[in-house]
Amino acid sequence: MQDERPPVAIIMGSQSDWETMKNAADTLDALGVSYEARIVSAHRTPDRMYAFAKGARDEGFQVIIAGAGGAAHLPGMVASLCPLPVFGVPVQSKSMSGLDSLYSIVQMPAGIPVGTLAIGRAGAVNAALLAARVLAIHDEDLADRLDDWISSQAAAVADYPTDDM
Ligand code: RP5
Repeated sequence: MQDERPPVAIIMGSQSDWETMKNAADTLDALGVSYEARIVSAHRTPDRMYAFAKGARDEGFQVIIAGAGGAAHLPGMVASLCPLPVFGVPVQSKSMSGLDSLYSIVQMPAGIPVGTLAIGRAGAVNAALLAARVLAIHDEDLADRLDDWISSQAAAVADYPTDDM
């Protein structure tokens, strides 16, 4: 049954990306959005990437979050092979602090869109929030949970700074 499939796919180029991409998973957990996380490398497992991208819609996915670092071709390649919205998360690389990842993901040619987020944790969290906002267009319960999440975030911000950290 397609309806029972998780609506979000979180894919990443390597196990080493999970530390960053887990932030997307945790955010979706907090919002009650189910997902499936997979390692799909554009370079090391190109056949797996092709099969995933070609089959993602038929698998029931509605949004793809794709994280990669360095020569980060995964989000763009998946977007070129698949009609679903793709949100790209640049993973912070060691050699260039993620600028290489960011540039690799953000500079897509016209016609193949990738919604590119910030480098690292912030990008992963925001990719999950964007995915949830897309799904919430047709899911009022999720829209309510998103409103609650935003209210909780606001409530957690203190009025005044403190020395006690
Ligand atoms: C990219 O190469 C991955 O997305 C990862 O960020 C980077 C390094 O991969 P590992 O060498 O740690 O597996 O394909």
